[in-house]
Amino acid sequence: MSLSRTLKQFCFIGFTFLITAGAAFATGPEPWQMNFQPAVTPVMQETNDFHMLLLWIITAIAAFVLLLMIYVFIRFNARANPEPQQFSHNTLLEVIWTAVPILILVLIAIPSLRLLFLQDVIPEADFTIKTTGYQWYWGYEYPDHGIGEYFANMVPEEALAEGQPRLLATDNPVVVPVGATVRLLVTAGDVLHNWAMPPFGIKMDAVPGRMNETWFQALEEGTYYGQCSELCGQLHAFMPIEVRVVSQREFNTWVRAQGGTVLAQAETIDVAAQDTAQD
Ligand SMILES: [Cu+2]
Repeated sequence: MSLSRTLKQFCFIGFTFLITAGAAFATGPEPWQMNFQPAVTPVMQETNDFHMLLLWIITAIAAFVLLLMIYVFIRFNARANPEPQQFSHNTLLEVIWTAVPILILVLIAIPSLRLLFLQDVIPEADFTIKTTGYQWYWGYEYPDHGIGEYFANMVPEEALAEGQPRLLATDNPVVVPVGATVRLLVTAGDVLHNWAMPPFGIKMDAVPGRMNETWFQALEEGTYYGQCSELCGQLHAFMPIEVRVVSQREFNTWVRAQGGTVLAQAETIDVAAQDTAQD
């Protein structure tokens, strides 16, 4: 294969990669998908944007280094350049190749720190959900609604309903209203687990005897799936996480069905939504 053909193919693959990287995908992961699945929360949206920024930077650096190497191979090989130069220092060049990487790192550090604080600083939450990892299922509690702990087990393959994904669907999903800011407390009852929800940008360790804290604000209705992401034993792969993001009204109905109390501010939303529906 000629060099120019290889180069052309390389450019084609790189270009296709960058084009597909920016395209939007359907809900959830897709076979042969590149990059992250669609973001549902502001944190994941920012994470995705940051990932795309890094992808452009890293592609530019890799292309620059590759072209530089090709140039050196052709211009300075023993045949093309039989008598090499003997100097070994160039102050200007050395300043440039020190300063430019520093500038690139600073450029990366600013959005990186902003994202870190966005994830870490929990905004004023509408309510709290507490999740506990067990071998091998998850427990969920809605303390503000007075809903005691219930358990979410994986739906076995033979019991899957139409549209339920294998190894990801649970019998008692987490239900949250769309747009609500939820504070999530994460702990474990036996060994280390990890509550990971890719479309929300969450991967939080569940540690026995310790309460970790994170948050999310799901902006699109739908059913989203995640998995335990900390090796926790024999059935580690079989304790999925299912979150249903529903309208405030549906959420209020669900809360009542669980024997919980609808929060005062949500009651207003509930009534307002009913009024709109009746009009
Ligand atoms: Cu686990």
